[in-house]
This record gives sequence, C-alpha cells and structure tokens, in this order.
Amino acid sequence: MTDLAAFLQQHREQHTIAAALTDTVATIAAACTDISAKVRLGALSGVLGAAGTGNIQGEEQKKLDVIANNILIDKLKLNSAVAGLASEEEDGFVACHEDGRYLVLFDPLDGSSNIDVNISIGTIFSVLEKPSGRLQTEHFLQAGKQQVAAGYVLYGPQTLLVLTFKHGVHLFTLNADNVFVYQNTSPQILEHTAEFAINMSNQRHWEAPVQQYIAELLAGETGVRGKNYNMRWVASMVAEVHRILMRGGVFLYPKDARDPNKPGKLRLMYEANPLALVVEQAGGAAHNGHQNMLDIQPTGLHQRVAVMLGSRAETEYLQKLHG
Ligand code: P6P
Repeated sequence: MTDLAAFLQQHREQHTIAAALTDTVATIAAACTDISAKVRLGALSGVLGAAGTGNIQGEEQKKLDVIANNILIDKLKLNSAVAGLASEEEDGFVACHEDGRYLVLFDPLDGSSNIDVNISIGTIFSVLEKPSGRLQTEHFLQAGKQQVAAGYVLYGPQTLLVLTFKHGVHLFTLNADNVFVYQNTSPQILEHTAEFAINMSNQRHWEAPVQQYIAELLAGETGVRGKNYNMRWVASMVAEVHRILMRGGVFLYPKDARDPNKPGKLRLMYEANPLALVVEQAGGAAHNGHQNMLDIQPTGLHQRVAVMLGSRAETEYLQKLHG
C-alpha cells in the first residue's frame, strides 16, 4: 500500500519536484480529509442547509461552503510555502506568507446544490508559482498552462483525490484511517465516446454551434454522427469530470443568452483551469469553443468561461463547429 506521503516523495524524486510544492498539495489533501469527515456526517455534523450568507458570485452560500472554505484557508495559512490563496468564496485574495513560493486557488465545495440531497460534491484546487514582488491580484492571473499542480477531491460513494503535477494523473482513495491510498492507475480519457453532459433546460439559450452539436447527438444513429448517445447531468462538475476520466464523455457548459455579458457560468481560475489540466494530462482536451482552456489569459480572479471538455473526438468536432 502506497499512501499519499510515500507517493509524493517518490514523485518528487522521480520528476525533480520541489518539496515545498508536494508539501502544499499534502496540505490541501489534509484539509479535504477534514472536509470529507464533515460531508460524511451530513445532518449529524450540522453542515446541511443554507449559511444565510452570500458570496461574491451573488450565490447563496451553504453551511458546508463556508465550513470547507474556512478549513482550507486555516490549514493553508499554516504552510509557509503558501504565499497567498484565492477562493470562490472570498472576494479578493488572502495573503499568507511573504516568502511563500506558491499561490493556491480553489473552489472549496463544487456542486453545493447537491449537498442537501446527498449527491456527489467536490473540492477543486489549482497551484501556481508566485511571481516576484509584493503579492498582488495580478500574480494570480496566470494562464492555466502555468499551473504547477492541480486536481480535485470527490466526495462520492468513495472520497477520491485526483491530482497532477503535469506528469500524468494520479488517483487516491481515502481509507478508513483517513489516509489517501494510491491506486496505481494512470487514467486515459477515451478518444471516442457516446455519452454527453449538458444542462438541457438551457437549450433555447445556446448559440448556434452548440444547438447544432446537441441536435446531432440527439438524432443518434439516424443523424450525421451515426450512433446513439446517452446523457448525464449531475450538476456537479467534479463528478462529471471524474466520470469522463474513468469512462470517457464530453461535458459542456456553454455561453448562453440568459446573460449576454457572461461568457459562461463556470469560473476559469479555480474550476475550468484545474479540471482542464487534469483532463489534458489524461489525454482529453478542454476549450471554450474557440481557444484551448489552458491558453486563456485571465483578466479577473472570478472571471467566468464557457467550458467544453473531455474525449478529443468530440471536443475537436465542437471546435470545428465554432469555426
Ligand atoms: P446548473 C455547480 O454549481 C456548478 O458550478 C458545476 O459544478 C455544475 O456543473 C454546474 O454549476 C451546474 O449548473 O445550471 O445545471 O445548476
């Protein structure tokens, strides 16, 4: 049995990764272990329901959003390698250690609408190197390809940690002793799939290329794609990405006409970028319809983006449709 600590030491030596970086990821994993313990107890740990507060996204916060956010901030603040952090639940960045090397960005609990109905939720994290100079917001605004580590923890039937240091994707299962045990697998996303994930209730708001794409999938073997497709929608991006990692698929949250000023619903820095890095490291692809996700130059901590990711045959076809 190889646990996370042993894996990080081996991976560090094999790929000449800084100990401060693997230690930062270990801190994130430790925080997620505490979050998992709260999630598992649900009503018994008083974490269900609304917090009675809102966040900068204008969304109602669930109690567990706030709890998870505080657990991550408290633990990361104790790690001297961390110069600063940014969270979906925080308006601006949080300065940590002046001599820290890394910036940690996270969505503490993705899929919050699922908490009270016991459907999978997750924590998404992204690690960047801090540029020189006094910490400022611009230091966080690095393209996704600059990430030095990224991943997620999925609180589902199992609690799974999935992470990458850009040397493949690595999976761990949390055991009964609250230790993440390495699964010795390097998942590769199937190039072809017959499974798509999109919120169909928004269909009337989509732009033409997505309208055409989904119509073709729904036409099944009678249409140009020549095969039948199945659909999933969990309303938890982490769960959708993990399913795609394990058995292929394509996930879309496109721009829609409900808010013409918003390029999409999902956030670039701490949802799309870390998950896009995992997907790419597993042989899949991710873009916003026009540009590779990891090439997008951010302009704001909480900026939103259209997301299309997963099996390459589908993501490449989608990019062609967008011209
Ligand atoms: P909708 C969860 O709130 C989230 O950010 C993603 O995890 C998920 O894919 C999406 O929003 C669900 O959005 O509009 O279907 O509720």
